[in-house]
Amino acid sequence: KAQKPVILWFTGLSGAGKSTVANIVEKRLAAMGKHTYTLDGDNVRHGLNNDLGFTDADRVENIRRVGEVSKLMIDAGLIVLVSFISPFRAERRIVRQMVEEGEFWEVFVDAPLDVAESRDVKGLYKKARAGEIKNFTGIDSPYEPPLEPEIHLETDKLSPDEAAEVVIQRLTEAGLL
Ligand code: GGZ
Repeated sequence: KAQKPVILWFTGLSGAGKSTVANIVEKRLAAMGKHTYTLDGDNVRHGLNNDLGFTDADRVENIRRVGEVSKLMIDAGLIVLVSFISPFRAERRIVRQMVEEGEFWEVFVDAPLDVAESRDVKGLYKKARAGEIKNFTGIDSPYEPPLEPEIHLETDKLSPDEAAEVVIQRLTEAGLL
């Protein structure tokens, strides 16, 4: 049977584990024969959105464009994994409303700021604390946590594999896989 298209929208702080979990989920889906595509900062902010920075207005435009591209990929029948901080509730709601009911799954990749900051894989939090990076999410730019995410992953309590397993299980229960 044809696969059901869906957007898995991973939102959370830098260092919460969005890309790590999304990449494991994508591997699992590929192994099941599903057609997927991942949109993240690496393939979107360097190309389509290379005119955008990290002001509130630029983040809003970043998410608007990512939403529109995700919608096109839904039309193409893909399972779309989207991995951006996407800090604002209003923008996430706009994307949700762009697609059919049930096609937008908000996945809250939730790590407390101190945990995300202590990981600091790229040293960005350190720079933000030192004032070398402005408008850094969680430091001097807001993050609005989802109020009713379809999936809530506490990545300070789950390993990346366990978190990915939760996503796969929930999609399976919903009859999407
Ligand atoms: C937050 C920033 C910033 C600022 C650069 N604030 O951990 P990373 O490095 O790899 O992921 C972060 C990424 C965030 O980009 P997004 O496109 O996901 O953000 S948004 O959805 O809000 O538009 C981080 C890096 O870019 N980065 N400067 N000021 N993260």
